[in-house]
Amino acid sequence: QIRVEDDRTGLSITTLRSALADNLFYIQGKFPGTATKNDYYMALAYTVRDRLLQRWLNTTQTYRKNVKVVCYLSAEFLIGPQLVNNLINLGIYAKIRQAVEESGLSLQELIEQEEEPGLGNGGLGRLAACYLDSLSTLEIPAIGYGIRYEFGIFDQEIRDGWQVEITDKWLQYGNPWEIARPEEYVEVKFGGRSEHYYDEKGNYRVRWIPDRVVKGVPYDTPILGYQVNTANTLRLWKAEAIESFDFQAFNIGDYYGAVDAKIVSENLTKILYPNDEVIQGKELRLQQQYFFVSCALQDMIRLLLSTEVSLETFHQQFAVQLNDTHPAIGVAELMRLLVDEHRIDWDKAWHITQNTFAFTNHTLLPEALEKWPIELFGRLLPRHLEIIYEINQRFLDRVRMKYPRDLGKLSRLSLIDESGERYVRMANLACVGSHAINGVAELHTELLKKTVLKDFYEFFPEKFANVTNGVTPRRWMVLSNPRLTRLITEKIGDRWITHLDDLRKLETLADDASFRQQWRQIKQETKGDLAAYIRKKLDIIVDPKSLFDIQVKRIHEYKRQHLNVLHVITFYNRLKHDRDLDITPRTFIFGGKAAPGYFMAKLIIKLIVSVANIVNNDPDVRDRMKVVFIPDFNVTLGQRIYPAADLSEQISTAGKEASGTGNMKFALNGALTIGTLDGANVEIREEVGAENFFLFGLTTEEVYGLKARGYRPFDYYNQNAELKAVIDLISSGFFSHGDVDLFKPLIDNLLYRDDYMLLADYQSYIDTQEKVSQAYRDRENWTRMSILNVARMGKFSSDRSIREYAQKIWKVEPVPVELLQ
Ligand code: 26Q
Repeated sequence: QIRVEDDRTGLSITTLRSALADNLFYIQGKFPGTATKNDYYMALAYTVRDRLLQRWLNTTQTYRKNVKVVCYLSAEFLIGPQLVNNLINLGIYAKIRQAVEESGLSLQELIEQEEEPGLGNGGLGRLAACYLDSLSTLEIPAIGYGIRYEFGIFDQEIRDGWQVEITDKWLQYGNPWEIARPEEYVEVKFGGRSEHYYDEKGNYRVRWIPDRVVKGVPYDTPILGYQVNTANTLRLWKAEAIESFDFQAFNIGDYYGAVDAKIVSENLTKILYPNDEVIQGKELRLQQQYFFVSCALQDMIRLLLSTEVSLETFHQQFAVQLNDTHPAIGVAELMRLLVDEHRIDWDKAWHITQNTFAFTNHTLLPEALEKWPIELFGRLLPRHLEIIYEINQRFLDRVRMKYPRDLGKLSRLSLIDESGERYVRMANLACVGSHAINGVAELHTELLKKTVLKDFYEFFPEKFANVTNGVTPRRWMVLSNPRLTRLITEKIGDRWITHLDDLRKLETLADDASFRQQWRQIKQETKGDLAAYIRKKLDIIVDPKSLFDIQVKRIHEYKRQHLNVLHVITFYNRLKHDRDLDITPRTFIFGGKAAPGYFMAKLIIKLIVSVANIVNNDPDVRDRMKVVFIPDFNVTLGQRIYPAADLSEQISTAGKEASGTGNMKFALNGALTIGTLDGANVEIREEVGAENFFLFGLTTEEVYGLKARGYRPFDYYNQNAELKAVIDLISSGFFSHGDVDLFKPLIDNLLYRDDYMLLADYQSYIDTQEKVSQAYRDRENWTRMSILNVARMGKFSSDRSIREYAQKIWKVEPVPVELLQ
């Protein structure tokens, strides 16, 4: 047989098999006899990567011709495992499966070899990844810029009920998806001082004399769109030492000093900070932020100048999105590059800068607003501090014109917090330096305008917009829920994968009893898979027929996992008091990481696991309820968990969750939601219909009102016997081997502070959970509601979000890629 196909691009089964064997030998350097599963995974990954390079290089080539490029700046990209996603987007899943199996291997086993790149904490990092997927699928020119952390988010283990953090060594066996581009390095300066002088022509100039220079080396990962030629680039920067520094030190004999300097430089991108929401001003974190932002902006300028286009058109060539304030230093850095290094005058540079940047805010918690002590900031970035002062002076002059004598306004709008120790306020810098500011859900954007960004909204109303978050249906349905994907596609075709609104066509099928039967069957099988995982990993037996009630997300007091626990214990007490109670059996599933320094969050995990241990071993209730904490919740586990849920817990205190995106992943996979009027829950409920959503709790207005009148949680405890019994049971040491002190910090907090108003929402939550139980007994109607939820989730595709950014904020158009070479 003559093969005309190329081993690196051919798609026949024969060629794929030969490519796999070839890569095993030539890349991994192994004979089949000694190859490990990881060797085979690597060989397979390279086989897939080969088939993607044509599209990737042609995409890069296409963008060299004067097209506007979106640059998404984010300190986090939680892209998840790449192998299956690439197989799906290339449309070669079935062929690869056949080739792998004909080679005597199990595709599933190889898939499980992949270490996911955990380069993010949670929602914000995962959103950036969904957006890259949609940008490519919509054929919009884009580059994601971020940090190549050597150690991503820690792996979580549970020992004796407590979270233990294990270093995430995701790179230890190599990363086949990235290509290093060492020749494209850039240099980033730190520290030192700025020098003001007049140049040879008598022009006033400033130069920065740093005391340290670090090299940034880009590592590129292709982000292929779904069944298109577009493969955009995720460019992550690694910090390295500058060689010339070593030599200098070497020559004067300070070899060990040079080694130290190298270590210090390389520390920059070693580790992802595992905190979300609550932040402390760690110097290394600011270094990381400046490092990747400077690398990114220098990269853009180099790209632009290589096409011989004037730097003054920068804002016409690039739309730079700031994913929260983490990259906000970019405003000052672009000014510095334009003014100091490229000699563009201030006003022109400021016009370019403002028209380049746009800012997305992801939080309403005032304690999560990023600010840096002036002393630290000035020591690390002396020139940027001067530039920020200059921006501030010019901005505050305008503020004074608009609001003469309003000192309150002035001090609130200032880029510098001068109320005590002085700080640089990154949100203020981002607002002033951007032409667009957006929240991530309708409610969140409205609250931003009324609270944390109120003064900016009054000053720049035209800058504000909402773009409700979305999730990619490719990963969060096609990849993670193949059974449901098959059923839906059988009924309505496959256009929904890129036009999620098409799911509406399922609405009429909700009335079709045989369709409902198939729908239920699929949910059942998927729950069976999760039950098998739980049994294998945790040795806990759960009943796939029971209601799977799931809360997975970072552990946070505002997200109220402990409110869920109060319901678990209420449910348990009811069963104990009436052993014949005809209750709807439930499996309560939790998962999520706590920031390592967040004591209360860790105590909540301990509480969940302690309650699980008692409940799961109590013969009185054992066949009617189970409680499970699944360790190490990450993208990979999310793919198993979201599709297996009957009930999605979205129970944050109203006004605290900016959007949530897990809420979307659950509902898209047919879970019903129990939730508050918070974040995107509001819009999900609007879309799926109030009758298909379990609403409970105070509204944002009511939360604010109650707080203003003086909230007294203890009164709720005193006046509610069932609540009192639950709290007293925890306090009694019932779940802690008689230790009455263990959960005292948590209980005292609830009784005497309760910032997140669990006790105020308790009864409403319990009553609504009872409605859930009743609703689940009518299996036909539950299935109907589940189908209608999925049918009406079209809005929450990240494709819709990206179209809105493209039109409203970036002013960019799709640029289809042709395969020329
Ligand atoms: C900042 C400075 C120093 C150290 C860490 C940080 C830091 C890191 C990550 C601060 C915040 C984060 C992450 C925030 C986050 O994930 N926010 C979530 O964003 C989602 C996407 O918009 C929303 O859906 C969630 O509501 C929001 O909580």
